[in-house]
Amino acid sequence: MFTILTGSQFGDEGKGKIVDLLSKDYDLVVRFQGGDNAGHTVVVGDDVYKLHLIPSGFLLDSRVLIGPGTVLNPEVLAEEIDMLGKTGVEVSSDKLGIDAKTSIIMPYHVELDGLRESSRKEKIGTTKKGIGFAYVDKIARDEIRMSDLVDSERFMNRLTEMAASKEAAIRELGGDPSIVTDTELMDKYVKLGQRLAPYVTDVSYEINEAISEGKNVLAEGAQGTFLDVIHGTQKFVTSSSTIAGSACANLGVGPTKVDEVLGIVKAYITRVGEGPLPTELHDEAGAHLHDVGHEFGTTTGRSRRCGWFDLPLLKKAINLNGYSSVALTKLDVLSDLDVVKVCVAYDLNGERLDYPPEDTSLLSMCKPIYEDLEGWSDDLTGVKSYVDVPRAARDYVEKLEDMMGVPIKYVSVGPGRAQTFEK
Ligand code: 2SA
Ligand code: GDP
Ligand code: MG
Repeated sequence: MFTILTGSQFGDEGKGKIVDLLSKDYDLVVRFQGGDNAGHTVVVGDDVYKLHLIPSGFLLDSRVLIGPGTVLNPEVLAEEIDMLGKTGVEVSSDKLGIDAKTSIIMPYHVELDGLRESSRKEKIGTTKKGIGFAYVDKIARDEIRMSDLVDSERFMNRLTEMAASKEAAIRELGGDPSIVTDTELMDKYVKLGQRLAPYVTDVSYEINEAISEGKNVLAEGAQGTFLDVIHGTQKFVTSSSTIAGSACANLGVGPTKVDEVLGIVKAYITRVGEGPLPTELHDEAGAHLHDVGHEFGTTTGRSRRCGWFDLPLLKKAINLNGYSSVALTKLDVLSDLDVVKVCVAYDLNGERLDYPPEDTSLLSMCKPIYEDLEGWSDDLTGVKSYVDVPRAARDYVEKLEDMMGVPIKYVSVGPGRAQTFEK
């Protein structure tokens, strides 16, 4: 079975938690896009793992893979392997594989990201991890790949070939170009290449073999649908394609192999970084969602913007991903609100829209039209099954399911594994 899981909103829907939970049924769990801009949280008992690169299925028996469509900072990966090692989770080459074609994030990508973001009048709010610049190099065919990194001679040749243009780019943005050929950094990368060499693999081959042997494969998306570089809210997007179809292209698995597409849907909406968020709240309800939901970026610690559930965006996410089912997360966060609102349509200059306009600047002009639902005061974090969810909360869940037209398969009421049940 081949399942693709993606975030349906702007990321941070709780993908990491759901992947950890599902991973017991999967032989392979695979990242297909993005890099260490992602931050996925897995909570097991008192242990909290905040991972950026290693797929969230690392705790159980699945083998975890990093696909060729990702951009990989080897230093961050080595730190994650060490961090997990210290907590007793050994990440050997039997456990983790990295595709030979994976693009490497170099220190100059990180530098350029920071410089470019500071120079922008209208910011994107990137994570400054060098993601965009690493993808630019991939598309321009100027990238350094995993297969280069693990061979010091090839790595140094490739870096030498690239150095002048990277130095010029940094200089143009007012930065210090010495970082490009800094000997300490180069030594560090050569050593990282040697260390990571045993992990190199062919991800497409592994996945296709696994599927043909009847094994189960889970593709784990990072960020969310509206951060997609093609279909998101340009220019306020990340530099990879985050929607379900991207998993096939980025992993080298044919669309005929897909069995299930699971959307992770937060019971409200958040966004970190700039860009339109039609239901954004600046009132007490917004503060409630932020504080009770602990809405801070997992990678940067930035405050996440919060708003009510946005149905027009969800309708578009369902089209873009073709969800066969969804997992509704963070329902517990909505407890103790007198009224829970759902944005059912937008008002754009007096016209009612049931679906988001394709142009980002028009989306930013949309005003939400809300339907009010009764709130509930019961704490949901201890609820173990759907029948025990209080009636007003069930009405909310069922209203969302009805409006989305996609079955809600799982409901999550807390960060822990046990705080999830099937609907
Ligand atoms: P980038 O760094 O080039 O990918 O930034 C471009 C936009 O994409 C947004 N972005 C994210 N949005 C939500 N979550 C992400 N991961 C972290 C998390 C974010 C954090 O789990 O909380 O810690 O700040 C993520 N990664 C990228 C980013 O905010 C820009 O709007
Ligand atoms: P991801 O990027 O989609 O993997 O999500 P993040 O890990 O960045 O952010 C989701 C946050 O919400 C994490 O801190 C999770 O531990 C937490 N979380 C996940 N599901 C739930 C839930 O149902 N309720 C609550 N209260 N927290 C949750
Ligand atoms: Mg996250």
